[in-house]
Amino acid sequence: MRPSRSSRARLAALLTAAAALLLTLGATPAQAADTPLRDLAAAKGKVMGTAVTGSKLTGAYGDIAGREFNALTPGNAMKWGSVEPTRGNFNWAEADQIVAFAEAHGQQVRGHTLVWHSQNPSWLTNGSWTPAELSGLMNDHIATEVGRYKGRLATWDVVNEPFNEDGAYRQTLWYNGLGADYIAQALTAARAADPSAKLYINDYNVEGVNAKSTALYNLVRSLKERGVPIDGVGLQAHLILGQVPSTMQQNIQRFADLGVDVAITELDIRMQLPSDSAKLTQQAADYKAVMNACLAVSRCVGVTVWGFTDSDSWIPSTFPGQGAATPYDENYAPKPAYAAIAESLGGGTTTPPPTDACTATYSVTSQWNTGFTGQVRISCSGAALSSWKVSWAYGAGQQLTQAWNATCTQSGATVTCSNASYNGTVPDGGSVTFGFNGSWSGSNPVPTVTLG
Ligand code: G2I
Repeated sequence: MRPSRSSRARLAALLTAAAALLLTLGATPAQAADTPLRDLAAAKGKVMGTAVTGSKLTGAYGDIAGREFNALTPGNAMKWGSVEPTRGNFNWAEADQIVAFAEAHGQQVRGHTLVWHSQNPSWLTNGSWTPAELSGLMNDHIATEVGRYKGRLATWDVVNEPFNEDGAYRQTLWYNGLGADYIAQALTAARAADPSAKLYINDYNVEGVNAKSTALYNLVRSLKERGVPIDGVGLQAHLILGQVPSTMQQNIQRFADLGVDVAITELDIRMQLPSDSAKLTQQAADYKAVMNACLAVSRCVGVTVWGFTDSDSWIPSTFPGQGAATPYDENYAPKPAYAAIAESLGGGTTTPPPTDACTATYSVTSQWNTGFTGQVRISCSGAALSSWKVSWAYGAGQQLTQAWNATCTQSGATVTCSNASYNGTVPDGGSVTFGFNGSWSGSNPVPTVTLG
């Protein structure tokens, strides 16, 4: 991390506090991160991008966007409603500004997005068009916008969100007017307008293997078979705390095996507010899991976060009561998720020291063909507890069957355990353990446990 001048005083105070805490714990001081994410990513040949708002690209926001990321996606500036609010009148100001900023900072740009059902101008959505007119409008829009930035954008999200959750085509202006072939038409027009840009189809809830991602998979396979230009799929990855799909790497791999690139295009991981250290620790583990799923597949070109700061995130206005979804807080302080991203990219950072001096550690003590016995130890040093609650999310479908010395419940993947009447107290320097049995199949990875 390279702090701006304004944050140095706060950082110094934080480091003093951290050093004091670590002295108490007798641990080795955490090393401050000093290599920007973009350099770590570049060393691995990967993209580490962020969505940005053009008007904010000054001051601390601009410093971080330029320093930490090697790719930018305009969050809204290139959408049809932004660039052509009334027919024939174009407004390229914000899009041009973002592209210029990226070029000045040696960053790629991901164009977002050409053909979508949302954020279209009202003249377009309220018009009544014959199929030929609609097709002309779409092709002209693509020729104009892609042509404007020809040779300067690495990538275009050509078609955005074409599927419903069940894998059926979403009923949109485009699908209803032109049929499913609007997708092939759009890709063909984009290739003609800029032969060097990588062309993607981008969607959400397609991160794991499910009906929607399978529909996308089948579409890409058939486009490839037909010779329609398609270079990649974008998995948006608007995720919920503790719910990174366990099949993400497998899903990325199956697209790669079709001969297309994969990008994580809009990563954020939302939580119920307020955030606390347990949630932020879980979020860091979730960010790392997504990074690792991408890094494990060579055709996964990289990860873009959908806003790098909680002050520039769509979550709070769309999901009231939720937020804290990005790697930096609202004051541009890096969160544990930032350190987790750096670590996954091979950075020499260590996770910021825990603010709690009690920790919970999960271990599998024995395992057989379908079952296992596990244990969680809660240890305190420099602090004490009079009651405790721990939780974790199973990533591979494991199911708790029985627990002792704690009261445990499992809902979906999430297990929550709280102390029994007799073992809530964990003294300073002491520990408490509880045990459980569970079932597993395929794999039985150790989950990240949060205390609190
Ligand atoms: O909805 C989250 C993302 C899902 N995938 C496609 C992305 O393009 C989409 O991004 C969001 C933007 O982050 C929001 O900023 O798309 C939203 C619209 O669907 C954007 O929200 C809009 C608000 O609805 C408008 O009221 C506002 O004027 O942002 C506009 C600009 O701030």
